[in-house]
Amino acid sequence: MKITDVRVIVSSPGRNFVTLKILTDEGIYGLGDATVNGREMAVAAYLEEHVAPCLIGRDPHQIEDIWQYLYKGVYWRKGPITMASIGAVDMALWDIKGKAAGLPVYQLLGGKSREAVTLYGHANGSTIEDTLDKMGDLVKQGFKVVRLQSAIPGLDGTYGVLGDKKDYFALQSDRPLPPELPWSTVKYMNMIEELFAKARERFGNEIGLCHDVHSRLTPIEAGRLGKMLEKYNLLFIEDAVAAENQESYKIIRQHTTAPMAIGEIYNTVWDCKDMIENQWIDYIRMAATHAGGITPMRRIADFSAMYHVRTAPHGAPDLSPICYAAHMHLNLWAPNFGIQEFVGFGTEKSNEVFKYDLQLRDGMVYVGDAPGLGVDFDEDAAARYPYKRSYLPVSRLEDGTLWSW
Ligand code: GCO
Ligand code: MG
Repeated sequence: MKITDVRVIVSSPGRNFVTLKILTDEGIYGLGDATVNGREMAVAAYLEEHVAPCLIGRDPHQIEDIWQYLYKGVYWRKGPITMASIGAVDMALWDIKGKAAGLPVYQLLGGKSREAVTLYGHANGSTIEDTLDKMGDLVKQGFKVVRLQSAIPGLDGTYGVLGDKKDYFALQSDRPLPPELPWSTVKYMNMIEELFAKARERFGNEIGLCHDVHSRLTPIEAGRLGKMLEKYNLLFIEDAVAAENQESYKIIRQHTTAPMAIGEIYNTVWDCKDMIENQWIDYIRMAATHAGGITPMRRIADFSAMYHVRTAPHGAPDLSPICYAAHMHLNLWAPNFGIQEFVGFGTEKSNEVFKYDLQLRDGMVYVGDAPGLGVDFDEDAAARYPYKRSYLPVSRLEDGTLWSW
């Protein structure tokens, strides 16, 4: 089999997605997701100009060699744009291999370790009560784990809580620039315990709870947060601290037994190797798109398993359904799978563009038997939704200091 064509399609059915389609001389094609939220055109140019020409004529079955060629072979290793490009190629090649074999990708990885994939849903509310009502809706739908984010009294905008705005596009004006949202660690620390205390009061101790701090704290503050929330038995606290310096998590570990999760912006195992090896974290949240595809995600899962770290792949709406499908196959296989983040199966618009072989039942995803990743992409539908420039928000302290968002 030979690769005959490589297409990069940037569309915006509700949000921007960069989709890669690799075609072969046998009529089989594969799909990959290369979306880097807010920097979509950089990765599209990287793929079109630098990667696509090197793929034409190659055997798509050579997944490992092509991965190494695009990683070691380019001299410039790592980084989100490079790794998302490699990630999309890798996903598309696994898709092709599965289609050629007539098997879903989870079978190629080693088969199912479980029947279905447990999810956590998002409850984002403008008050604690509102958040808990939203949690109630998810519990009714059968979700066994819920992530809680609540607006902070005295701050105009809080991570994860969009009020009447549907998404970050809606927060941007006609001339899209990054929205600016305020942050105060003091105000946050003063409210956060009540959210989890009330959640336990209302829903009992069986339901799983998560929380995303979105890298707003210092290690010692994160230690204090962990201690404060220990008695509410969270499944994990996510991104308590930005960890370019991985030793930050050592400090957190010295102060709390609250489980820690991190990884959604990591691009290679080198970003989290020390945290995993030293057992400073409990869940690794990397995404197939941003970590270079299914091939490295599988290696990282096995590496993590040796240190009791479980996988909890990123599942925000800025990852396309192709990445979601890749995660579902990995999740079915990985012996040390923990949980999958879930924000719904797309929107009306994105569902015109992407079709997938996944069913949601009782807070779990069941994967169908379609060969490959089991996703399809309608190029004509995508053409109806052209790319729109968009940015993620930035965060500032109340005195104007730029902070982590
Ligand atoms: C999550 C993430 C997202 C990110 C988004 C940025 O845990 O789902 O933190 O909400 O902010 O993916 O691109
Ligand atoms: Mg997050």
